[in-house]
Amino acid sequence: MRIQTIELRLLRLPLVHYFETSFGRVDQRSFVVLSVQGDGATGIGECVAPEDPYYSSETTETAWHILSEFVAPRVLGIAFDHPRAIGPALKAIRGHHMAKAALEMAAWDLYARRSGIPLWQLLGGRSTRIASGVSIGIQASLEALAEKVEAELAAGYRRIKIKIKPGWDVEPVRMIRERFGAVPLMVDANAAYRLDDAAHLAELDAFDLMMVEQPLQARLRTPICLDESIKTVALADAAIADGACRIINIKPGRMGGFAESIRLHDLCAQRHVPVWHGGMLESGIGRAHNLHLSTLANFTLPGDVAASHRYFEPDLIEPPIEVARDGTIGVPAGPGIGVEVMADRVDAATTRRQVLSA
Ligand code: OSB
Ligand code: MG
Repeated sequence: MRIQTIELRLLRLPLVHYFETSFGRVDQRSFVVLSVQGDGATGIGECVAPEDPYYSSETTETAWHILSEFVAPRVLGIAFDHPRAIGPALKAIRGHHMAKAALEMAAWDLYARRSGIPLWQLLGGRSTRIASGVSIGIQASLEALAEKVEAELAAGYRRIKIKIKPGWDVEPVRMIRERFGAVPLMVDANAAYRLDDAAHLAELDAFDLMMVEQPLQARLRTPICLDESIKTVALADAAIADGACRIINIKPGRMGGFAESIRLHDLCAQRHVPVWHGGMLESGIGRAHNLHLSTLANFTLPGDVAASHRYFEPDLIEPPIEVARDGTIGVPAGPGIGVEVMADRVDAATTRRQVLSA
């Protein structure tokens, strides 16, 4: 595989509903979409870096800078046997996993398309539908949250995740248990708690949650799931050995691409730690990549790879990604990511474009 051209685009799209986490509220996304051309084929990738450095240190603009100035020159015109070889070629660039992942994931798409096979097959996944959960942001009131939960359960989602923060934690969970009974439920604090909050957080043990995502390593009986702190396979290995988590959320952007995500998946399988696929409010492009990775065998918990209409309307792809009444999503069967990217919609959302060539 030889990449001859890389096209970077900065896109801006309004979200259908604002999304609020412990670190703030977003009502639009601006993100980098990257396509790679070579060997007579094109691959596409979406960078999950958000506008602000609160989930991690990367932002849309740092990703653009790193991709155009440092990643592109290390891959353009170079022969790679396999997309697995891209990660090692970028090793001199420290960090910046989301920027690297966008390029690497586009290269996997290119390689799969050129081989005429769906991406899941190249990744070592299975031809299965995947179980979808849903992530509900912090709401203005318990009533507004109840309406959202009701709608998402009616849509078939197999697990509800709510975002929590100090001041919005035990009460929303209690409300959901009282109104909706024993539905599969989890919470995500996005690292908003400190050691002093341990006793308060332990109150969540009373509600039989599937897991609590990314708090301090508190004295909870409920399984703890780690997301933002697991940036490498070595960190995961240490966290598992320390008993710091019992579940891991995999996001390929956070890990630097598919190759490292597969290594993390395999390590977790070996250690009997179940995994699920996280989301970063992706458009249909990134969402399609996530679907394919979710078909690997140890993705045994419902992911945040939900229907595309929850985020953008219309989305950038056709057909849209939809969740069936049983809470599952079908994985596209065509070559590569297997969805059609609508060029006119991408053009309309583009605010900046740069083409780099070998
Ligand atoms: O912690 O998973 C997270 C969105 C932005 C930053 C961090 C997270 C999230 C989500 C969104 O939970 C999940 C989705 O894409 O639906
Ligand atoms: Mg999370």
